Amino acid sequence: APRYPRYTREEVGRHRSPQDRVWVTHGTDVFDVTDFVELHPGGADKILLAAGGALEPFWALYAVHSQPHVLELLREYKVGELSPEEAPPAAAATGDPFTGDPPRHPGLRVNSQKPFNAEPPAELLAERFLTPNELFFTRNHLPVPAVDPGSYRLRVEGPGGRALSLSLPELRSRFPKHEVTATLQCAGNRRAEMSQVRPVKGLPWDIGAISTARWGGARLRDVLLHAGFEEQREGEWHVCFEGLDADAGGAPYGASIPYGRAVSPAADVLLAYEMNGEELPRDHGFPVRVVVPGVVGARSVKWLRRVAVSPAESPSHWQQNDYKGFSPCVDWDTVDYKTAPAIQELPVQSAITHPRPGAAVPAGELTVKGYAWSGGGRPVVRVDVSLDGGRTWRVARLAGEQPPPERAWAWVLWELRAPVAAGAELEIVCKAVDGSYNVQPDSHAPIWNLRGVLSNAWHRVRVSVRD
Ligand code: HEM
Ligand code: MTE
Ligand code: MO
Repeated sequence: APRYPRYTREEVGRHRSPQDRVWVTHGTDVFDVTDFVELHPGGADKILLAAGGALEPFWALYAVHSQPHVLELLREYKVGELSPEEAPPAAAATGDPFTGDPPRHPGLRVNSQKPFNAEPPAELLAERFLTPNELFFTRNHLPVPAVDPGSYRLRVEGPGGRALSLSLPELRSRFPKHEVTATLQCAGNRRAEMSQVRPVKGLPWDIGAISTARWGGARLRDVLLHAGFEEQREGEWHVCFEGLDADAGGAPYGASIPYGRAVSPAADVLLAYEMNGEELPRDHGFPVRVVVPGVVGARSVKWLRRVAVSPAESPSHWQQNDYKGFSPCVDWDTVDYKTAPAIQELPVQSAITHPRPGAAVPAGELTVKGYAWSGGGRPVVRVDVSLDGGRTWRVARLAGEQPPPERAWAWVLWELRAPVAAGAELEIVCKAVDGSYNVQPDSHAPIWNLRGVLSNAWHRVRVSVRD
């Protein structure tokens, strides 16, 4: 057998582009696949996502690779082996509160490591209607709590109901399992574009702080009615949620929704314990999270420890002093968080996932792809696409089935094919229309706000067409 040179993972990691050569590992073997990149049936953009690291986490998402001929092909590109000392890095015991965080998929685009905030790469974001759990965007404010499912209890309480303390088996067995396909979007999705108008405070999310899953769990409504809360209540009431993640001062992550949404059978609010048929991953709230379809992600509290019916909104920082919208004239010296309502239902949104900004696309037929979604269960009824910066428009083809009226909780994926001529410079634009004929604003400047939330202007991508 041939003797191969040995490399460390760090050395492999230096080969991430055709200029530096494209290396990948599989098992303990190292491959230089630079010459295969342009031949890859799944596209050059996708193979490059794995450049410099292990193939397995990506191949786990695409079963086409688990065929003998794929490994055979790969073998031709072998250039080395990993050094025997290259064991998976051991989690050292330190004072770092984040050392207990779970492992993550290497394909995620990380906006902040501690706390962990990451989005799927645009190349994979809208490949599938349901986002694989490993790639679902993650928005954590704090370290991921370690929860023992055996001793886990969910408290439910408040005036007008009896207090409950539910174990995981009780939550699963006492209430029918309800399943909902819903998109979650962070209020900060597409913040990076808004910050180009003027700097804003917050993580620089690209277009990927949005993902879709099939959630399974007990309806919040069923749990509240079981605790004796009435369907109709006089006056203003809210349902407050607390997570098991807490800041250094002991304050838990929290948020609330109006009582009416919590008990409405049509609103489909879940206490979810399943995500795409699996138990909830730790990053997404194991063992139980709230899922509030059609509403900003911030209200879908993860690692849920307490549900409290209250005459006031959640006292949490994230309900009171964050996740609100303001005029472009408001700055950090003048902002008064008490003057604006907490964001609940989100406005209509869309983005182009393919091609990517700056790409050089081949002449001939161009396929433009993306997602579109609106809050409050409003369906997306149309997506318009322009290839000339918004002067002329075409209508994209929407994929998938028509959702039930007023319960369009999930995004639609869309596609447009159009001929493009060699040498052309294109400014591709998309904008969606929802069932209330709400539209997206054409630019970010008039909706700029100091926190960079609700960034939903037309999405623009400039590309050139190769000669
Ligand atoms: C398809 C090889 C990396 C995504 C394929 C096929 C081969 C292949 C041979 C065709 C399989 C068949 O239809 O029989 C490789 C090799 C890789 C690599 C050698 C690394 C050295 C990746 C990565 C991704 C990916 C990192 C995703 C992030 C895909 C997809 C297809 C595909 C989506 C299906 C294309 C289609 O049917 O339209 N790959 N692949 N591949 N690959 Fe890869
Ligand atoms: N719940 C808890 N307990 N802690 C958090 O940091 N982040 C919220 C929400 N629920 C958060 C939370 C925000 S801002 C968003 S956008 C969603 O969770 C993200 O859910 P995901 O990480 O599963 O995508
Ligand atoms: Mo968020």
